[in-house]
Amino acid sequence: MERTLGLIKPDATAKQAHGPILTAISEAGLEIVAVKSMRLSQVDAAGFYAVHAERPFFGELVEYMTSGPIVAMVLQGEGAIQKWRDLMGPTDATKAGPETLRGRFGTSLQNNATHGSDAPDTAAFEIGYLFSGRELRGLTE
Ligand code: 3AN
Repeated sequence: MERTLGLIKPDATAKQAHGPILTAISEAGLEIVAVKSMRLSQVDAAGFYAVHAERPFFGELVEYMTSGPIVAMVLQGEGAIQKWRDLMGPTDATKAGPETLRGRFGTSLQNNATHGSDAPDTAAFEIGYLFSGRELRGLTE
């Protein structure tokens, strides 16, 4: 069983897209093992996206990710990382099909509605960054 970190980003929470996104996750056969709403500080967002620190869009990315509440989710299932990425669609929402979450709720490369880990090591880092051991202990393994 694989786990991945999913986020509903500020542009999507502003649209109250929580319900349809959680429904799509369940319909795709992914288990939602933990879910919570939060607002990232600048330090939180910069740490989460530390791998992008040298990229030209980093400042705008941190500003966007702190502009409103997000929903953080731990998703689990066979091939969960790829399954969630398929459900989201490509990073650039303007290139995402209408059947994908980014196609439905995103508007641009930056404002792309959702985030998902891209590999097992980043999933472990991202889950550990946003969830405590206590929040995950006792949930399905
Ligand atoms: P993904 O979330 O699809 O794995 P990453 O990890 O390459 O994409 O990028 C992280 C986030 O940074 C994206 N979700 C997007 O919001 C933003 N981003 C990526 N590339 C650009 C870019 N060229 N210009 C502006 N924002 C970008």
